[in-house]
Amino acid sequence: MSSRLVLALDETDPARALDVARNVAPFVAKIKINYPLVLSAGLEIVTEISKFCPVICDFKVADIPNTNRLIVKKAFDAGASGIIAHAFPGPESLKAIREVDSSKDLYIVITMSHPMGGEFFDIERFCSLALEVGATGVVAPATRPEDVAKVRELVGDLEIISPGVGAQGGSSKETIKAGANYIIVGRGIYLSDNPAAAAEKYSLEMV
Ligand code: BMP
Repeated sequence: MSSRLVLALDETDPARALDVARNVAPFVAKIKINYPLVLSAGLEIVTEISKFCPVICDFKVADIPNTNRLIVKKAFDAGASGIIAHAFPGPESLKAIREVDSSKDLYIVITMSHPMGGEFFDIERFCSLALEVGATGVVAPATRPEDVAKVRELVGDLEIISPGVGAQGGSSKETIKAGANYIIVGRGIYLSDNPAAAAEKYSLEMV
């Protein structure tokens, strides 16, 4: 069975990050790269890792349409297969991302996993925006499976990718049961003494 696990590679030592990525790649569907690693290693790390595993750039893009376009073009040119964006700048900003390359994956943050992380997000409106702009999928929190279930009802068959398992305390099984397609795990894997074994464990845990 293909993996439903995404590695959040927030390791900031570039050599270790590459090593973890190589060891974990056989156990994950994709690797998500956020600012901590790109700011340490440069955008070249996206190019390097995308040679052996699809990379989602988690830049939580949230600007005016023109700036969104410029940011996302850099990520796609570096080899990213997908990008994560915030919904609150509205439809024009999201459509600008789609127009850069509609064959790439666009994921939209619906609500966040940390304590109070849902307070400032409008789940209904953001889900309808994701559908309106033709997003590939949405980001919803494994720390609140009830929100994942609500998002699943609202987005039909769009992909749901869910962070918050491991260090943040969410359960992969509950989150998949609530309707998520993929579980995102960072520290639970890359801080482990044996990241590949940890990834395999998280992968098996959700089936
Ligand atoms: P960890 O498993 O170490 O908690 O990492 C979770 C990853 O998912 C981090 O890269 C974080 O930025 C991201 N994330 C999150 O934790 N909650 C959200 O609501 C949205 C995220 O992108």
